[in-house]
Amino acid sequence: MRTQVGIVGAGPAGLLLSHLLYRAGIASVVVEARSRHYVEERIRAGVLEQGTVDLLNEADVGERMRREGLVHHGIELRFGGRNHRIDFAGLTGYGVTVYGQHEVVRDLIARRLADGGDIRFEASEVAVHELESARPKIRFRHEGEAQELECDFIAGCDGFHGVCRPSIPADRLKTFDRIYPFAWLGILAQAAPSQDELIYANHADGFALYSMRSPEITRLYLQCRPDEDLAEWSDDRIWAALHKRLGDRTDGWRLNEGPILQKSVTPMRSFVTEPMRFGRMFLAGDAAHIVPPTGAKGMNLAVSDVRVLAAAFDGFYRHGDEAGLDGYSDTCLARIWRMQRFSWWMTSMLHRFEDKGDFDQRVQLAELDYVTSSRAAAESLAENYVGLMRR
Ligand code: RFL
Ligand code: PHB
Repeated sequence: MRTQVGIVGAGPAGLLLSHLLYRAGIASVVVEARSRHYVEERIRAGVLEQGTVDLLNEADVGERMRREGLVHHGIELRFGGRNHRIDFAGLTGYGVTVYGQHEVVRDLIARRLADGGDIRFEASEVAVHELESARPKIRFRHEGEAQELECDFIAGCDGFHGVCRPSIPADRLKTFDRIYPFAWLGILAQAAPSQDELIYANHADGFALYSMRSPEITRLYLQCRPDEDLAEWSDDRIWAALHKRLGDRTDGWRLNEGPILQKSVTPMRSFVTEPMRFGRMFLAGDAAHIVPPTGAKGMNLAVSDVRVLAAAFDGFYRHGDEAGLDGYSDTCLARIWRMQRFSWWMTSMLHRFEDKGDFDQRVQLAELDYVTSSRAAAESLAENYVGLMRR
């Protein structure tokens, strides 16, 4: 088999890249390890920056998002018994859209298949070869047969645990890594959201986040240990911790409960690979970088990488211009490091660090006090959260 761009991974990065390339008249094949059902049901990110929303609309895959997405104009910060709203719209003129990553994935898969796109789900033994040659290859097994896909370029969109990044010789990459001493226990509950906007809570017992997926489904997170055993968290224990940390009764507010549909533990880390290219293979999204989810940036970064990469391929195929491909890594890394800083900062401000002492805890509260009392500080949080830094 032959294609122009071979894409490993059918997450938001791989699927959106395939769609943008199709619109530019560039052929691609997507090779995905999991089933279509699995990737469409995988509950992950939920917050889209305006730039992500704009790109999905411009690429004509935003119809259901416009109908079902929930536009939010701010978030609440809760700490020390106080509740403070950060007014994104008032501070920046922009908001964010709450629309599940799996919904974005569903929309993109439906569209690729309707447009005749080639997505090989349930591929096994996926490997990339001859990356520094003019004809890099993806080898895999699909429906029992060994396949070789010869490409002009490969896009490594296979997430943090994929095969593309580890196929690059270690001495050709520099990685930057921080592992946090905690994780998030996340639940999806069949409960109507208790209020419109997200709540980020800093509590002595640990961080908690209130979010949602739809008018019927609430998404909630609790800071926990990285090795937390879910078996120790009964539904009752989870709800009790959420009520306590999210501070029922602040302004008469109370968290709605409902049947828990899903529980998971997500470790927290910051990670960057430089450069995001090796020969004719380009890394995009979580394959190249991970942020802790506190800033809601992971999927948005994947989307912005792919926007830059699709434009670079367009320049190459339309005009034979390699400047976009040569500049891809540096262009993306500038934004990635700004968002790494923001995600690290939000994480540091909102979580309980067991290894830190009283001084650090007071500094953390002072930081929250500053963010909620200074317009300049609030504006800084707001412009990073809505993603204005892209412009
Ligand atoms: P993905 O989504 O991980 O997709 C990679 C795909 O590659 C496949 N794959 C392979 N395919 C073939 N061969 C192999 N050897 C393969 N190995 C893997 C995988 O099956 C998968 O389908 O990466 P992508 O596309 O770069 O997208 C990145 C986002 O998924 C990620 O950054 C976000 O989910 C992060 N994130 C959030 N981001 C936001 O922008 N806003 C949020 O509110 C937000 N909240 C979150 C999050 C991530 C979370 N978790 C679970 C990590 C909340 C959580 C809890
Ligand atoms: C989510 O709804 O899953 C979500 C929202 C905000 C975050 C992280 C996750 O910062």
